[in-house]
Amino acid sequence: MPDSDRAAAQAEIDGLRAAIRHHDHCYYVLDAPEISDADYDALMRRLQALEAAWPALVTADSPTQRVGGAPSPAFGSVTHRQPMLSLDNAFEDGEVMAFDRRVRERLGLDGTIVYCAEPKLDGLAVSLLYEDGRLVRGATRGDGTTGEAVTANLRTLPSVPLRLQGTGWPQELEVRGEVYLPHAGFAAMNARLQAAGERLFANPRNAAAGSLRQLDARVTARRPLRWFAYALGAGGESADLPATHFERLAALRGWGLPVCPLNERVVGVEALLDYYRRMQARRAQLDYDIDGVVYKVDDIAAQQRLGFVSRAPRWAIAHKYPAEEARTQVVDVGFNVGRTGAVTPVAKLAPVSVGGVTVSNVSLHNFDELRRKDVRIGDTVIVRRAGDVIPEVVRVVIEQRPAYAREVVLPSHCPACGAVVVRPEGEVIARCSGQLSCPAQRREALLHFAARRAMDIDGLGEKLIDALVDGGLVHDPADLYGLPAETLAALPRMGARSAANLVAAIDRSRATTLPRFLYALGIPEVGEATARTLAQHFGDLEPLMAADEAALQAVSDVGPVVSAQIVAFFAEPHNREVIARLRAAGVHWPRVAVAAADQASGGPLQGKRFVLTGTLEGLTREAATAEIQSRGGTVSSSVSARTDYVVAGDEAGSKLEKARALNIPVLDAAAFRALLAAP
Ligand code: 5U1
Repeated sequence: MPDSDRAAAQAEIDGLRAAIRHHDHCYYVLDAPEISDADYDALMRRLQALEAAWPALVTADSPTQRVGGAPSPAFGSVTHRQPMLSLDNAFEDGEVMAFDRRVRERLGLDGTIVYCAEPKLDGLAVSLLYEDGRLVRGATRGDGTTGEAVTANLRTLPSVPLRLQGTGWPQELEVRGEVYLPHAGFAAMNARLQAAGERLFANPRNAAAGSLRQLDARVTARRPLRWFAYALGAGGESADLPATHFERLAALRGWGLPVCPLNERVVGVEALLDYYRRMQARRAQLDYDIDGVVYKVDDIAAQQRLGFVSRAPRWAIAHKYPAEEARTQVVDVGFNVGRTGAVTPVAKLAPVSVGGVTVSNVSLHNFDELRRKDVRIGDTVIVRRAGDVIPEVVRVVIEQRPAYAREVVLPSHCPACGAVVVRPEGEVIARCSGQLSCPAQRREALLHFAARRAMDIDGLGEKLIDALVDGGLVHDPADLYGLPAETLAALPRMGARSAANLVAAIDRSRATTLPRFLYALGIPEVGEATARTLAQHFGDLEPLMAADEAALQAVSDVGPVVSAQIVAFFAEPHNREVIARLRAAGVHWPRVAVAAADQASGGPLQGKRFVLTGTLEGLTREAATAEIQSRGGTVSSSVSARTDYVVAGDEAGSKLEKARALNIPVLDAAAFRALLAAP
């Protein structure tokens, strides 16, 4: 190929890499993105395409090279250029005062000392080595002298720059910091693991460590890990660096490394203790776990004069927050019924203070989790406040299990309404089948029923539903259709006009469609797409209500899990009664023309399962569904291992994330059109 083409490609590649690095920095370090995710993806895709066309132009520090390569056999070991020290701990104010006194005495100073105070993240310590501004090695702390080489994994963190920005960095620079998993990422990750039936991580720190020490860097790349730099290692002796720790952190930030924004320069021991308490007050609101704060003498020359004792510096100390684990007894295990009918075991504990908060109820999440931890009534358990907010049972103290300890049994009937509890084969979650009549689910069911994509009752929002349910005026959706305007007008914040508007909106909703009505019922596993498919297959409600599991499984995209939920829903007398009352109140829909087959057979997409998410430019969801079905494919509402393609438009959400987690091919609007156009 001509040199001019290569030069043009190189110029465009350079521009794209610089732009992507800039946007990574804005997003991960400054927390101030300048472009949308879609625009960012477009830059990345263009760079990938150019690098695919010009493989000789690919470099190890290109942003495309973050996602790990093939699994490595094992981690090699790394000898740190300078040992990674640990910190002495203080638990009481008095110990901090003694530390400050020692510092002043050793330095021969009478006055106050300037410190840098920092949150102490509860994550995993790492060391990153930059040579000539390029990341060449990343390692865990290990025993402080030798760590594991996790370079490929650390490279996958978007907040780890592969090249330093700016100028003035030493030729060799070792940066120390903490890798952590933000709470939101931890929750999403455990939700994904739960959906995939895999073991959950107990807390963000374990999850971060487990994610960073994956042998396959592609797994690390899917985990939303972050990190903060907090110190320099080798290279820190350079005379050109700022003379204080605080300014050095600012320099690190200037070179593109993320530094915790809560670090402060404070003067004197009282200010240290004040910082400790301020961080403690903010702790529950932070998006990451901290287990204390760290105080460091700010002046680097003073640090050098103070030196080290054994493996800890004399110029720094960690001031830890009280232990967040406590031991207590399981008095009982009850079952809560959530908004979607999920029946969740909850351990009732002898009240215990964990990190300063009294804990007496702890969710055990689901029955599998309860079995895995083998929690029994009467057991002694270790309780922890994960992420400082949600308490959890860490483990049972088996040695203290009394002879009278009782196993927990999943109730056959809902504790709130008495309806049958269903737990289909292979499902983790057990659910109450009472649905519309279960008081625990009533509020959410009503909200769902009234939603825009369901019965579309304008003006019926959360506050109003709360008032109607709390006032005993509405027990199930059928009650909505008999509400007199005067009764509504008497509710808080309602007047005659709002009441009349609401009555009119309820009235309008009587004329609906079968798919909307089916979706509005809130049958577990029946989203909009499945509701449409069921309507097309059965044509009307009665044949659907009469269908057994075998008949339901003849419908495209209905498997054993969905069919079991549908049968259980319609078998529940309360649900049948509510449906009858809705129809008696005038809720109606036109019959749906039943196609000879509800999908084209033998089409090019025969047997392929699609999930649509986000907004597809120039194509409504209905049109996209019709295009797929006319080629023999099916559309479902949720992503599972059986999904063949996820079509993701703008503002795609959790379905896209799940698709990526399950390695399911994702099509953008252009790729989707290309697939439809294929013969
Ligand atoms: N914020 C912060 N955490 N942390 C942990 N600074 C900090 N410094 C540490 C450690 C182990 O060690 C210093 C001696 C560099």
